[in-house]
Amino acid sequence: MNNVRIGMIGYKFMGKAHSNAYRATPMFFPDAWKPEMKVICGRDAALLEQARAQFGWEEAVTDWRELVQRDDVDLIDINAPSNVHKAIAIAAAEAGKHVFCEKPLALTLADAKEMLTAAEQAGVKHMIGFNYRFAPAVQLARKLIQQGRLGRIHHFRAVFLQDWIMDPSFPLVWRLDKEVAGSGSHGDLGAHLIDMARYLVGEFREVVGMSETFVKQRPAAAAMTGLSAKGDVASELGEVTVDDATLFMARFACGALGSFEATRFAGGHRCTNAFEVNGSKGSIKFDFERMNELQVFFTDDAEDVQGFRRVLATDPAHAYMDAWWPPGHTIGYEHTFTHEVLELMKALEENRQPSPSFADGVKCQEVLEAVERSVSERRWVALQELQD
Ligand code: SOE
Repeated sequence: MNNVRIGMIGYKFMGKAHSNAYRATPMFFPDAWKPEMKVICGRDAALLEQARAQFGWEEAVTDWRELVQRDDVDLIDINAPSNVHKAIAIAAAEAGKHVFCEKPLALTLADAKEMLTAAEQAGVKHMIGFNYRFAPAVQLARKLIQQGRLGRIHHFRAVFLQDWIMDPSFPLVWRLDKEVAGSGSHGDLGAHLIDMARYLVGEFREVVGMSETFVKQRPAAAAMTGLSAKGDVASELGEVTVDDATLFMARFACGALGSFEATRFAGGHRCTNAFEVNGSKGSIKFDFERMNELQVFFTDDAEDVQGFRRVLATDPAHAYMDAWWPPGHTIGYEHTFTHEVLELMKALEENRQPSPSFADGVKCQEVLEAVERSVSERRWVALQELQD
């Protein structure tokens, strides 16, 4: 199989990001297996047809159940809202399709585990969309940690700060409904931080957290509106059932301490996904809003020039960069998805599980749920409690 025939469910923000990645991968990574943009799927036939034509899919269908059964599709890409991930992923796996699913994997840990089991039992490949792993500067961060160049890790400090729902008249979109999204900032933004922490520092041992919903009622939304929805102050108010902000502290299995903050109420921050790692031999800092850069500090630098310095991760020495532009010509958000698709294609070619897989989705969900338990019971929660 050199061409991987994709059936994609969802056509909004993530649908566009994934489509762009499917188009870019063969152009910039021509030696990799090629994603074939076969069928796009969504409920609103008119909007779907627009997306099909704009993104360049061969065909559009409105019934995902029919899509997962098709013989001319090898892989199902799920980027519809979180409440439908489970049913689609399980049906796709049972139909023998590989599955690529956006984060968070599911609404609950139990559901995430069912999805992993279904994929394992069907013997298909599975991947979860933690795209920030694939920024070259993040790859460099991981390499430095894995090579021991930061020494023993003491701290992981991470924030994901946004501000798109600060206005109380912003409507009750699906991301603010627990039944559809599972949680608010926690599962949407915190999930990325948790995955990054696991990727860089390793497994969590225990967590303690707090959460708040600052605006508890909002005007109803027109169906399925996204991040740029506008509020209609005249429409009826409904309950916000998710967190606006969740903060937590953690202890890692390696002995490091972590702090995490995910919020949609950090005015002035549009997408500040940032972390810092401090080790015995050095520190690194990353901020997605300057995603081509990694700040590095090494304790063995000469005393008179000690301090953070900025490494521009755009050289051929940096992951993926030799496929793009000459050194110094930066890349953006969409490239993280292209690299993610490249990794998916490579895993299929090499007949191994992609990374991150549903197993990573389950591990992330364990931490999400441990924090939720900690918030509701106002105590430290050991990850072991959820694994028993
Ligand atoms: C909205 O909060 C959002 O688009 C998330 O859903 C994404 O996962 C994150 O990458 C950026 O912000």
